[in-house]
Amino acid sequence: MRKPFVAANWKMHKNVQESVDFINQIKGKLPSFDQLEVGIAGTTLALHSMAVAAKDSDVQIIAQNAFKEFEGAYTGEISPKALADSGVDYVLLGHIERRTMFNESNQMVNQKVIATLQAGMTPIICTDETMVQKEHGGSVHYVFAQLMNVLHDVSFDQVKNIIISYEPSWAVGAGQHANPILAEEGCRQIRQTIADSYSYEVADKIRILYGGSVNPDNIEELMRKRDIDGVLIGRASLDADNFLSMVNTVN
Ligand code: 3PY
Repeated sequence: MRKPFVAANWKMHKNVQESVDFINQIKGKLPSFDQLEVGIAGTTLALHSMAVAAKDSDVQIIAQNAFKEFEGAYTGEISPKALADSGVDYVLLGHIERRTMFNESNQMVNQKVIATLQAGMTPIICTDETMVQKEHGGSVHYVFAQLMNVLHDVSFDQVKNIIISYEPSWAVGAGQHANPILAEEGCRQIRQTIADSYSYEVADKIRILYGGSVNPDNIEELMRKRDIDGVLIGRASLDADNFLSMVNTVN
């Protein structure tokens, strides 16, 4: 059985105090960690304080980015080692907003994946596709190529624990979610790709999330799908009560 994972992607929202207040508000009210994992991707400056606030709870702390090197002359970059030292558990990599706004290529994402693993954290790797690719039947090839590039040099043992999030670009930040059938199809395709390139055993273990305008109205139906093991929630995760009610829907 794959443990469901519900993650919030706050993007560039909330200051340090607001982030800590949110953790304090939710931490005593979550289902047991044996049943469900909950993670919050806050802004970089807030991560350490969030980790301190989450210490006596099972809330997982997620960074939204990390660089490919641990240290050096890289002005403005975020060291994966420093993130791990700050109490970060997971790192979100390859989100469509980083690919389109900051020109992150598959190769860059792959280097970040390797560095994140070396620092002892778990990558949550986002994969995307456009509606044009889907409509023209090119998505199988596209998803396959993207995944294989970002997973280059990631071993069998490492890949089992990685999380993949399917985030079709037409649904991210658009307030318009992919319908659950398309979301399931994308996640199934990713699982098949993992089976073909690693093994069926690995594909059966790996958790695949769906992300793209998840909200209280669609979460239940999405989570009923066989290949969707969890969700990455954007805007709808900013309010603690809203977030808690979505977590409880999954549970
Ligand atoms: C969104 O839902 O907008 C997301 O970007 C989830 O990662």
